[in-house]
Amino acid sequence: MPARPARLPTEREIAAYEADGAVALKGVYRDEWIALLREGVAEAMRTSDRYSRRIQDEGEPEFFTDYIASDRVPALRRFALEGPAAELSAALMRSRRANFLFDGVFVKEPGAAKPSVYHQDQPYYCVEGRQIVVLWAPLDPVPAHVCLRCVRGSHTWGAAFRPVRFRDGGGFGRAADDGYPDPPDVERDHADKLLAWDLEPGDVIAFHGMTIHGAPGNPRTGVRRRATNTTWVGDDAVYVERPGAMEPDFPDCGLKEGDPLDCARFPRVFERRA
Ligand SMILES: O=C(O)CCC(=O)C(=O)O
Repeated sequence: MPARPARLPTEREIAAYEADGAVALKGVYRDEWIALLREGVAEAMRTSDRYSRRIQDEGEPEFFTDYIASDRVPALRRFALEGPAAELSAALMRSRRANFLFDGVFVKEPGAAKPSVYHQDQPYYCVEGRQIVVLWAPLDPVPAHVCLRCVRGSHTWGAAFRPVRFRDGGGFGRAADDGYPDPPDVERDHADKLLAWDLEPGDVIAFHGMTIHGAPGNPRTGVRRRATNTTWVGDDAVYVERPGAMEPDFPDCGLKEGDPLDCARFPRVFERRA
C-alpha cells in the first residue's frame, strides 16, 4: 500500500469539493514527499520528452510544463506509486479504488508573465466519469494572487469546453460542432466565482476534472512557483476517445471505449479494504 497522507480530508472538506468542484487541503503532504517532488521537478527540467514545453515568449523568464514526466523521472514515479496522493484522492472521490492517470509539472520562474489559461482538464483526456480528481501541489509558498484559481461550481455546468493550448490558445481539433464550445471569459463573466488560496508546500488544491481553472503568471522577484499535479480516477471512470488529438494520449494502453481505467498503464495504487 502507498504511504498515508499526513491527514485525510474531513467530511466538510469532501462536501466542499463536491459542491464547489475545488477545495484547498492544508498540510496533507509531509516534508519528505515535497523534497522528493522538488528533486523530480529538477530532473524533469534537466531532461526532456515529447510533452516537455517552454511556454514563455522569447527573452522572458521560463514557464515550463511537462506531462507524464513520471515515465522517465524515478522521483516522480515513486511519489505517484508510493506517496500519499492515492489515498487522498480516493477519499475525495468517495471511491473504493484510486488509479493513477498521470502527472504534470508546472514551473514559473520569477517574472514569468504568461498565465495558465482557463480550462477544464477532462476534455483533454481519455476519461469519462464523475470520479476524476486532480491534486495540485505547490512546492514553494504561493500567495493567493499567484495561486491556481478555480471557478466555483463550474464542474456542474454540464459543458465540456474546447481544450486550449497554453502557448498560443490553439486547440486540439475539437470544436463547437463536436460538442466542445469555446471556454468562457472567466475574468470578465465569472470573476465573482473565483476561488484562490494562500498556500504553503504540503498543502494541496483538489479540483474536479470538469472544474474550470487557470493561474496567473508569477510576478514575484526571487521566488519560483513550482507545482506538480497528479490526476486520479475512481470506480466509475472509463476510457473514451475524443475527436481530434488527446493530450496526453496513451496509444499503447490497450483499452477500448467504455473500458474501466484500471490496467498496467493506469495502475490501481490504492484500494480500500473491505
Ligand atoms: O500550475 C499551473 O499554472 C497550471 C496547472 C493546471 O492547469 C493543472 O494542474 O491542470
